[in-house]
Amino acid sequence: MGSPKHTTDLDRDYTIPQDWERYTDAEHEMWRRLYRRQAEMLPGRAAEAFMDGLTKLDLNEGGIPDFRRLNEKLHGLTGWTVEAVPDLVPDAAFFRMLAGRRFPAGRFIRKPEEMDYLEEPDVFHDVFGHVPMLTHPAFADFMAAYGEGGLRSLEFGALDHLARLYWYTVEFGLMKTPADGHDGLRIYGAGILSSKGESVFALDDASPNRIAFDAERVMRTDYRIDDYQQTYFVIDGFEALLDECYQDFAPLYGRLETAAELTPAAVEDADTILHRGTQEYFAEKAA
Ligand code: HBI
Ligand code: FE
Repeated sequence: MGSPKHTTDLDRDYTIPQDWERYTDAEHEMWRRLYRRQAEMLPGRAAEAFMDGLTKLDLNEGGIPDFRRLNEKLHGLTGWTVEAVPDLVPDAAFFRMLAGRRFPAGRFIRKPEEMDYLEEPDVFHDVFGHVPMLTHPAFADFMAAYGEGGLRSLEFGALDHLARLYWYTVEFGLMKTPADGHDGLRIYGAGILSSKGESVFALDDASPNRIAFDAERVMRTDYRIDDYQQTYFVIDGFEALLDECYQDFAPLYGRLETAAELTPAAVEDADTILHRGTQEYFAEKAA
């Protein structure tokens, strides 16, 4: 009995060895530069859960972390492990990894000339940006539930809606806290946390909208991948996010079939608006 000719994405494992010993001093220095830059500016901007995660995982400016050491700590905290992958993995495989509490992380690190922007997620975006949040139990549960939801969304042809949920929370999410500064807003989205410019823009610039998170609203809202976000969605906490997303999305997917899609800068009457953006930064760029 020969092996099946075509394994589906779900069967294939896209992980590769990290080969931590092969990183060069220049690559470790790149991590140090990126780490120092963000570590200097994030206190008071990043969610407490993120800062706690850096400490619990002993992530520091020492250089690119060895996933074997990192996983000893991470797995003990929330059952997650970080696995090196060569680049973006197909959506179905991505969801399956998350559902199995395995976070796919780029193994490569950006070049100096890509310091401020790069297309593909590198080890700094993935491990500095995403992994500390996986030490928070409710967020760790949310990410695994998201993976399960992603696999189900494929059956409904609702991948795009679910990708938006990921984008506006895991990548670019803000949360409201009672803390002082920045109106109590704090960052938990990896795309912001790993970016110097957006760590300021997302909290302090008048241009973007800041709207209370609502799963259905988020799934109707398109996003841009080439610049800062025109709208940030704000959660009240990770337990609230988990509760909102534990619901069965099937009825929601039905409503989304006929609901109007929204552009990234759209504001609706039903929105709870924390800040109505001027969109100035984007108008100037478009001019
Ligand atoms: N693959 N390695 C990797 N990292 C991601 O963040 C990632 C991915 N594949 C698909 C994906 N993200 C997004 O399209 C998800 O929203 C589905
Ligand atoms: Fe990411």
